[in-house]
Amino acid sequence: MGQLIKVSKALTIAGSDSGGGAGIQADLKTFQEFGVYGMSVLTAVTAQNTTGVQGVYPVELDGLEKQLTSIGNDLTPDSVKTGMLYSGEYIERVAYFVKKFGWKNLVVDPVMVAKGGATLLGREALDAMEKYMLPIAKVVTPNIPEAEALTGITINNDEAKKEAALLLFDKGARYIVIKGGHLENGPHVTDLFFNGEEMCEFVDIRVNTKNTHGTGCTFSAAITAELSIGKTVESAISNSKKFIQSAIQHGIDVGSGHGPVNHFAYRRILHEHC
Ligand code: PXL
Repeated sequence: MGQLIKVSKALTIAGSDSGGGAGIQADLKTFQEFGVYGMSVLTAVTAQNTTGVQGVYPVELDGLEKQLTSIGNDLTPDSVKTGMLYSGEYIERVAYFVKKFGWKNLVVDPVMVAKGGATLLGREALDAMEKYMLPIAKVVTPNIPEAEALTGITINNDEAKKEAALLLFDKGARYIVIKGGHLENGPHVTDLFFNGEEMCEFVDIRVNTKNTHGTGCTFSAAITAELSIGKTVESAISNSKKFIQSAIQHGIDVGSGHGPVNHFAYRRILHEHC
């Protein structure tokens, strides 16, 4: 007789990266590393490799709704993340279904541009992000350009970063992580965390590498996995920082451009002697 195992379930609503480093591929690989059952709803397919994005093909709106309905009618996720949402219309639909099914633990990674500069969410979708997604987000994880776009604040120092975190909280997200990687601040990267009461900083060593493709997706997927297994937001973020740091530290040598981070580094390299 087979034995059935109960596991936590996490859902990613995002785009596909044919190159396997970012998007739903990064999310599912990361969920697996955390021992979480991964599910995916695709918003768009990108034709992509380590040199860049060669094409973006949205899934029909009806196809998006059908996928969300299929999940909602059978497989209640313990946590959900959003990545590339493609357009304002798609954002509105995704928010509608998240609310309709009462899905909890929503992590919003407000993906806007791919590493090579290709647009994954147009500026015209910013209003929809603010109106529909931020108010239902438990955690939002913008990088500096995304935090600037969402708040209208130019972030070039710590004060501006804090101001942006306060504003994002006012817009409805309950926990804010502003990732500092895009700020040129020497040998360290400082992420700012705000829970509505206190701000704190996560500081780590800046890794000198061009293999950073999928960093944002992988980090937010790790947080999502941790939330699905019942971790607090604070410990989910702290563990996810360690996970992404080792993934960047031990990047994978494939392709000729920006190679992917290493989704199995945390388990295979850091913990192989445990
Ligand atoms: O890392 C942002 C991102 C998200 N989603 C998809 C992507 C990328 C970056 O390339 O391709 C599908």
